[in-house]
Amino acid sequence: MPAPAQSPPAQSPPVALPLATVQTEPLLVSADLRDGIDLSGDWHYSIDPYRSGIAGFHGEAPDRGQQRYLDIDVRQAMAADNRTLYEFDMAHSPVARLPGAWLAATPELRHYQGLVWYQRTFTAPADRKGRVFLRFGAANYATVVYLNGQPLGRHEGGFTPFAFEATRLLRDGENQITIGVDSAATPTTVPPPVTDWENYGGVTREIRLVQTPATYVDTAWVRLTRDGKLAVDAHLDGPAAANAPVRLTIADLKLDLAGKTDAAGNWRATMAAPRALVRWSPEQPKLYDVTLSSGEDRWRDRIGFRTVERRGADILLNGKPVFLRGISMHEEEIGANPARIITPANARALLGEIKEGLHGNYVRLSHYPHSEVMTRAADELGLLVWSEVPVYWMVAWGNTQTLATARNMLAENILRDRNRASIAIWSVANETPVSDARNAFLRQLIADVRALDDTRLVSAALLVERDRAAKVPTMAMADPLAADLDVLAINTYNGWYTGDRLADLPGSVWQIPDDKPLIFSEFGADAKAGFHSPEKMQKFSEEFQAEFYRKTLEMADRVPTLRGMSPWILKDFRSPRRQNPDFQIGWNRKGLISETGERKQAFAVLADYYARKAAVAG
Ligand code: GCB
Repeated sequence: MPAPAQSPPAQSPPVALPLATVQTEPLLVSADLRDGIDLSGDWHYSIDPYRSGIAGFHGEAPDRGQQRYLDIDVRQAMAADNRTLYEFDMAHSPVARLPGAWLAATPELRHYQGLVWYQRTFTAPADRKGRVFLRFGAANYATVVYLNGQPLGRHEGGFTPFAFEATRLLRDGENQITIGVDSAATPTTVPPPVTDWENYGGVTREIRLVQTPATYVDTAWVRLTRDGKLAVDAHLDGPAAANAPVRLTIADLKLDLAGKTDAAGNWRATMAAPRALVRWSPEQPKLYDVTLSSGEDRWRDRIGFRTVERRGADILLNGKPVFLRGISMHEEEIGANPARIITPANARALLGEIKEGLHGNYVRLSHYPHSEVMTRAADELGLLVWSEVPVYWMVAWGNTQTLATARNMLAENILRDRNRASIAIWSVANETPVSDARNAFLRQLIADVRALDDTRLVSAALLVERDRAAKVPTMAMADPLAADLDVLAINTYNGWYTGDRLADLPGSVWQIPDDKPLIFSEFGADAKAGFHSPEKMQKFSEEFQAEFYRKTLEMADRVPTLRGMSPWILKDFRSPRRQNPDFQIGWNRKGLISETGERKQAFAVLADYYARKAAVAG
């Protein structure tokens, strides 16, 4: 059993699996809709800053007295024999609620980056027939899991789901699960240590025991192809997967398609889309109940059907040009003390601020895959989505293991969410400086996206070069990656991080290839809700932020190929790099809404702008 990621990087264990092997892990696509036992609730936890449960103090196998995953009663063992020593006792350790970042358990853990162990017991389902998987929505960052003292598996990556088969190790009656989650980022992790958000360590999404028949539908992808056909790709796993009868049904469309898997358990079929099909769009987010059955298994999902394409500088949704009226979002719920616990209700509340409040039709889920609760809510509410992986700022471009980790993460994200109609764009990186190694790294990710999903567009938030000699702000796209992407995206902070006068922004010059759609994937300015400076227009005032938006939007109107925007950002979010004691105290204040839900002046500026755009679009 390899250990979770450790720092320094020289000690990093062998980690993520290359893309090809993602397919050999259970993927359990749409497992959130399968029956199972929810393991949310109280778990005992114990910090392990020196990772003593992973390795001894000379790097040897860990001392038994430190191995948190042991299936023993520590108190009884020590009372029974006074030669016995355990320096932990999970069953009597403090309790944290999972899912949720560990900083919610006690304020002492806010800045703890390292290994934390969690443990609980549960009763196995009485009627165990088929297979049982332990499935995690996400745990940040590297995770090891033990069932009844035996290793079950390990996973790297803080934002994508993973599952381990537990059929063999599960016993009748009471079972013990131990999880080690290590939040430490190293120069070779994705993301690396330096970001602009709080690194919420812990098991941040649901943990469930999922039951399936012996042969079950592990992946299924049901979609509308660009040429308007309905297509299905599925993979069965189990002893009866080969040459098995399969059947796709969409009752609402009276669609019933039967077929057979091949020798490898795969089924691929296409058919003309039923005439009655109502296409999904932000205006009419129609979803259908889709079922794929084979033998005893019934895989289900709720799926919308639409096409997304690029034509010249246009983005086409269902064949018609669309302007993306969006905003960026981190995965933080409303509240003064976020612990990254996204429930369906708060996902709807946050996306509702965009849809109803801002008159938006689009959200950038930055800077990593958000909870599937969020992407399902986007499907239901009708918001197009930009989904991205945390290949952020400075990644170890030349490190093959880092590339494998990023590819794995990207594949897990795409395989999880290919059935979500809302997702229009997969993004592979954010603000990464050009170099040969970086270009090669990102080109591999772009190729992976195209191999896994030919129904969406590929983008990345790029940096532009500023012409220092020019009198007006002049920016040029010098990134060779622009040629590889479907949609160009730029983050622009002129007037906030630069000395530009806001009045000069509308006259900015953008030298950008004109044959592709451009999105302003970010622009923004900090404002502390309630801080006003109407005359001086001081930075951090609501007035400054509102004026920054007005001028930047004026500038945006003059960029001919601009097809959308996702200003930075919906809500204030915690970031340890933001320590101005008057205004920030650990919060990035570029939200249009404060952490406690107050809308700042700039909110109305953007909402009015989008209302006008929406009216023009009709
Ligand atoms: C950026 C980053 C984003 C930061 C933002 C800021 O360009 O992409 O992660 O939070 O700027 O506030 O500076």
